[in-house]
Amino acid sequence: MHKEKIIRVGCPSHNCGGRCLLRAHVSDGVITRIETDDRPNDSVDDPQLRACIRGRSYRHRQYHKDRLKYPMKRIGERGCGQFERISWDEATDLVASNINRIKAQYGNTSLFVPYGTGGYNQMGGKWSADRLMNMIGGALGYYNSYSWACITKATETVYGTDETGNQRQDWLNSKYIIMWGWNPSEMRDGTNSEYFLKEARKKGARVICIDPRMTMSAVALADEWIAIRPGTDVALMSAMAYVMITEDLIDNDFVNKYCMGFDKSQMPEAYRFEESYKDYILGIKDNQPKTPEWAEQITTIPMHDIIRIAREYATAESAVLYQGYGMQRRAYGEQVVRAGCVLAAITGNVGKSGGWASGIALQAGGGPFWNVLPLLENPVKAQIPSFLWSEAVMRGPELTEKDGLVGIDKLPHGIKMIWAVASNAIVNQHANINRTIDIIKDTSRLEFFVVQDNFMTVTAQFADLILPACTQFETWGMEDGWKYGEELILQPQILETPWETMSDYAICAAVADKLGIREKYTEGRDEKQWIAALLDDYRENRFPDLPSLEEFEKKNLGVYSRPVEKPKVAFEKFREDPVENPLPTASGKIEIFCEEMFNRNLPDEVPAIPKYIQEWESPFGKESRKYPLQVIGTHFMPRMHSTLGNVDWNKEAFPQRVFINPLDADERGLKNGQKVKIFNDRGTVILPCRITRRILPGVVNIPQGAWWKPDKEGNDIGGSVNTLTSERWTPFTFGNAQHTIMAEVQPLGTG
Ligand SMILES: Nc1nc2c(c(=O)[nH]1)N[C@H]1C(S)=C(S)[C@@H](COP(=O)(O)OP(=O)(O)OC[C@H]3O[C@@H](n4cnc5c(=O)[nH]c(N)nc54)[C@H](O)[C@@H]3O)O[C@H]1N2
Ligand SMILES: Nc1nc2c(c(=O)[nH]1)N[C@H]1C(S)=C(S)[C@@H](COP(=O)(O)OP(=O)(O)OC[C@H]3O[C@@H](n4cnc5c(=O)[nH]c(N)nc54)[C@H](O)[C@@H]3O)O[C@H]1N2
Ligand code: SF4
Ligand SMILES: [Mo]
Repeated sequence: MHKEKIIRVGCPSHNCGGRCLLRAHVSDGVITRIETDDRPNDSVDDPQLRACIRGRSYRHRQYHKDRLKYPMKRIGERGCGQFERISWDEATDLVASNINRIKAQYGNTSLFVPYGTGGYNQMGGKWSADRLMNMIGGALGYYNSYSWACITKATETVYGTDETGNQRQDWLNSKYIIMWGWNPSEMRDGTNSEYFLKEARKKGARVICIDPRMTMSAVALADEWIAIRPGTDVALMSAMAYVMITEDLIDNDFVNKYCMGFDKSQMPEAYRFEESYKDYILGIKDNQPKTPEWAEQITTIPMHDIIRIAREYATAESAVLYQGYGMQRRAYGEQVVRAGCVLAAITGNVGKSGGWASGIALQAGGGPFWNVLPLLENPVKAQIPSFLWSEAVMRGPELTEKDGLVGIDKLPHGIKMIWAVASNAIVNQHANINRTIDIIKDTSRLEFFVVQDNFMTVTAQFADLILPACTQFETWGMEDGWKYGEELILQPQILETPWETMSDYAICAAVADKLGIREKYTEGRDEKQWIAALLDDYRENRFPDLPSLEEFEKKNLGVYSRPVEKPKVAFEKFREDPVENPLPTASGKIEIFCEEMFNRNLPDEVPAIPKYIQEWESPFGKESRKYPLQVIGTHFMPRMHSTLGNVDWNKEAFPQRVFINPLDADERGLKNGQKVKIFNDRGTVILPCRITRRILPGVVNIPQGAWWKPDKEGNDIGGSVNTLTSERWTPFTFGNAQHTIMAEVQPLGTG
């Protein structure tokens, strides 16, 4: 008889939106079953961290037959899919010699470790490669993210900070909650967010959900679903402001004391003749008052509903307007974030319990965000926006500040080496896959391409060298909350490291060895020793009651949590006394008018006050004659992006399909389940269709993250929405606008 052990372990840490505790049953070195948090925690102060379907199905990723086992190098042309097994000695030689060669020939700005969010266990993922690069003179850096490019920067333009969120327990003090393009039942946005919402509802909060889709959140968490045409939220927000202004529902005291730019009297001296927010809403300059009738035409929402929700939100004693991130991954994503913050401000919901300042809403008082492996400083100061790496490969020296290049006037060369660790963002998750493939296939531009992953991903198929990383059950790690949370979760190594796989850290240490800096890189520690040292450090400096690694292990603790007794409220001090505690903005106030945006001198695309702007691919544009349907690619319950996209259970329960309304399906003669092609000038996807009234007519959804798989004609039969998306970036933050696209749908075999 073999004894089974049940080990508490953090769910492998990907960019999944949550952080949860698993209980892995391990027998003979094999996980036989996965359960979740069993701690008796049942209060809102310190709730259990219960797993979603992805954590629960993880065995089918862990034991997937396609795991990468050995280092491999490309034979034949890049992208042809042929590789041969090589030794780690040869593999690490190849990485080290290419780093040295490219550094000498082109300089450190031609080395690049791209965005990649598969590994967040604090020891591994891309950060382990960043540490190494930073020790050898640095690599081209990047700023912002695929997740939050617009929302972080735009939030800062209003409040001067990203810490605009109360701790979530405070939602229980709210009377009205708008889930604006926010879907925490299907995608995680902090473990337990949906639980706190349910508790808030139990206490009497009314919850509405504004989304083009009747999401699981609309069904399970909301009292009302308001269907909106994608990309038109600022029109709705503006009309709500119109109702508030014309019906005297603005919190004038709050606006006078804490805001700048609301009306003429509040414009900064240097801009006193420029358009104020109120001027825009009333249509003083453009002769278009932003009335509910006007917004109905744009958004499809009946005007009486617009009027009603404006009144409800403005008159609620305290209200939350929570912004999801999908609507800022769009053409003018900056505007929608700023407009949401302005509504929160003019209703006086900032700095008070039960209210919510909107924006990115990182939690007040600082997030958990532990950092194990010190990254050190990047000696290279040049940075590109994360989304523009493909431009930097293709035409690096042409990039200027107009393309978001910072820290240098001009790059001497394009990116010549990419080392993608825990990233499928080079092909599958980046926009316009067919274009991206053309860019990276060119070996005269991109000279060396390494991919380090657990699987032969879409990105890995184009690599010159593939390095097999182990999974996070096979090494040591640690994790904190995803955006929210007061916990630290341990990830002990519970399985042997199989075949020739290694942890990301060990791989980087082996490359460091070839570069002659192993000792410097590891400081003499293995993964477990780093984790132990960090726990000691945190106990000494922050949390005296934090257990040591030994205690964690002996008692099978799994998690350390800090109950929230009194939820923190963002901007509480500012509200108490704005003169003593000004915001970190130029005026010290909430900036409805943004000087930095004004100075961009692109008023049609980057207005200084939040405005509705028709998107560059829109049902109102002439492109809609050819491609009449808006396509969105939402974050999908069964996978995190492309991770777990190959897990059989999840694929069976949630097959990849295109979701389409019966009106659009009838017009095209489609039957439910039939294969259709979805196409535009950038590519074609072939998928079965799911005909459902839960999506607005004129909109189709292809959940993002499915693995691109070309047929002989180059059509994508795997169903990656990025076959259709555009590389065009947002005008102010240089962010990805992957939700903004138009396409047409036809039954297969026609057209
Ligand atoms: N299950 C699961 N959870 C995840 C992830 C995952 O891949 N899977 N990924 C995690 C990560 S890294 C991130 S960044 C977050 C992403 O979280 P989000 O970016 O918020 O997720 P999305 O699904 O893109 O968008 C949320 C909702 O916005 C709606 N939407 C799209 N366009 C518009 C619009 O123009 N207006 C309005 N009002 N709504 C619109 C969509 O229908 C969708 O229901 O999720 C995290 N959680
Ligand atoms: N059209 C469209 N595109 C999008 C989005 C969208 O909404 N629409 N969302 C964007 C967003 S918000 C994000 S965050 C990005 C996500 O894009 P990515 O950051 O590329 O995330 P994944 O696709 O999950 O790929 C992560 C990879 O890491 C690997 N991995 C997992 N664990 C480990 C590990 O421990 N070590 C190593 N070496 N590898 C590991 C996985 O196998 C997987 O291949 O996608 C973006 N792309
Ligand atoms: S939310 Fe993330 S951490 Fe939690 S179970 Fe799901 S995949 Fe794992
Ligand atoms: Mo993300």
